Amino acid sequence: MTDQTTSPKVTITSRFWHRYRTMTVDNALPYQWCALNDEVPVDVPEGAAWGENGSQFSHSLRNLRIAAGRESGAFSGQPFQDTDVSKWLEAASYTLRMRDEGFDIDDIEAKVDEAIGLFEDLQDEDGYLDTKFEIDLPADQRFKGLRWSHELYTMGHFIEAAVAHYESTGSPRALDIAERAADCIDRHFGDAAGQIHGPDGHPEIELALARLYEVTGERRWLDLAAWFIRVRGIDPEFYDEQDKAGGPQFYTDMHMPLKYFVADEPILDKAKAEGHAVRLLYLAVAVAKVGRLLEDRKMLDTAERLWRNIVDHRMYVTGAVGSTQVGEAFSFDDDLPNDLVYGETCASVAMLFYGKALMEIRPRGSVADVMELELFNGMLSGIQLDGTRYFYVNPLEADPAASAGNPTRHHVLTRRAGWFDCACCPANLVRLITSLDRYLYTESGDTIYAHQFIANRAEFADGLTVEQTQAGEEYPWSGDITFHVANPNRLNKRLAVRIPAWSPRWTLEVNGNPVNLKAADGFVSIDVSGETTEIHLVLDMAVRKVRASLDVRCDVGRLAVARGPIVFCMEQCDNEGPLWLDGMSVDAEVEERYDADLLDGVEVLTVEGRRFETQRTGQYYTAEAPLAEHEQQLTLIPYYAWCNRAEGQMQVWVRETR
Ligand code: FUB
Ligand code: ZN
Repeated sequence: MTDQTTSPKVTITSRFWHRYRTMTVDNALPYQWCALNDEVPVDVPEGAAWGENGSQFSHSLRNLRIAAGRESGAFSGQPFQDTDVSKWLEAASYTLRMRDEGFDIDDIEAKVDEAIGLFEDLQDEDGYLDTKFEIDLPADQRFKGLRWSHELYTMGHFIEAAVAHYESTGSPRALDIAERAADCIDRHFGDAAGQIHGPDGHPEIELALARLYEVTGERRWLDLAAWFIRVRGIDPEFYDEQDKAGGPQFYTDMHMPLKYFVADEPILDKAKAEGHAVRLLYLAVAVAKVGRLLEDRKMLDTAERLWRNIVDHRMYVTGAVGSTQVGEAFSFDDDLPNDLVYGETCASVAMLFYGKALMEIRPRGSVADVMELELFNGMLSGIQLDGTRYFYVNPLEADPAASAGNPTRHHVLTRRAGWFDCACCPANLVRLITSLDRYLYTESGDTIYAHQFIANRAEFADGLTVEQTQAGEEYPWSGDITFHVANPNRLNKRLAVRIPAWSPRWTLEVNGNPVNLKAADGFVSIDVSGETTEIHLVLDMAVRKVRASLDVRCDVGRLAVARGPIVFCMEQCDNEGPLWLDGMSVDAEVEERYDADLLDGVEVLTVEGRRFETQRTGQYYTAEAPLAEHEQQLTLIPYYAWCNRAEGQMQVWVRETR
């Protein structure tokens, strides 16, 4: 086994993120456990795309208890319902390291033990671990309907939870279950006669096995991960053959092409990010991780190529990815409709996994910039400020009337839901928040890359510590950041500090002296071999009005407003509405104000904008002269905080006026 402590040990002190982590420990995790335990019903607004035909309760823990022989009853929920518990278990396991930071996690710890006990009891003798099959189906049906069964996806999520639990506690209890499950998979899948020669319809096992390899050092898991990556898309008949052979059937009304499953061609040949967004992204994360671990050039190139395609052509200004609800999928280059968007919360979380994996290959600012964008916008909009309601879809333009009245927009909720029939997002999001400390640094050679401006104290090997403090209202509201490095053993080290692409101007002082360094690959690198070094960075937090590339047809003639890492939006409760009548010019005056009492403390922008006059001829279609406009003050708040007050219209992109 490798050392269970992950390096460095990071304590997050950022006011902004400490609030989120406290809210997660105090509200979100206990609330989610109640939902998994059927104490909170599935609660999706009427008419929305989920929850209509499913059961009223999650049933996730109940399924586990039934499979563990502690209760009787039938399975209920999605075939992958167990993963809601596994993701919760992973999120909760990360908190077990947070006791040192003063968090009270006794209740969570008891529930973690309870969940692991259930998995222990429900695991079959041969390592198999999936309650849908254990409760509902004969044993000879296992791994025979992989197009939709999600069996490896389900086992993969447990493996990830077990890795997290081991890393936090050093206890092999969950990891033993995970290794038995991996062993079961290893026996059934492979090239040998009698083994199964195809992958699960939902990638996940690949990245889980790579993580399992990283903590156990067991080479079989890495080879198996690589095998799953390479076998995918090789045999276009694989799922049809399983169906013809009488495999179990799920979702029989869903006829998705192989592209949806990212199985239409080998992933290593794919030029573009296509198919179901979360499937593609989980696979890409695995390709990056396994590529690094095996030093496989083709995998490394693929990971870079798909990332570039997403970031350059398929990602919204908020970091959201997935442009269509049909197949929860990527569509085509530069197709970024703001109202029909999917932008699944899980996809933004997966972009963070992907960014982290790429940074581990080669740290660079462009990737860290995207990670920051996801952290403060795309991912964060998925959760209500109190942690107990969630978005699955994250639109850039929403209107309750459109969501209710147009079936192609039923998937766009205009208030967060308490729980979903398919509840993949809530626990996915909180596992990112409770493991946020792992997303701040990347070490490479003698350089420590500090790539996020999230105040923290980090202890590295050999006594080196980096403390990041922030002045004023702190980041993301203020860009005044200091790194205090203590290097008692005078190790030969450098600290590389990110210069975000959004900050064209910045100043840097080292030990009180202004320095004039050029950023290379998005970082400035400073020698920190002295016993102490103080690095003071001031970023440009001026408000930016952003235009999209003219290739993005939906954003032509529109502006988005950003400040530092935060993307802003207009909400109807602050503005007269309808919001589509409002506009602003690229050099409109903007007043900035920090309001500590609003939305748990946010920067509010007031823009001198313009608004169309609504007095018209009374005819629906007219050939009027140019529309009249009048001056109008527009109020913008951070996008992540929308929908925490009254339900109403929201818009990120605003019409550009002269
Ligand atoms: O299929 C399992 C999960 O359900 C996916 O990861 C999500 O996108 C949702 O479709
Ligand atoms: Zn999801």
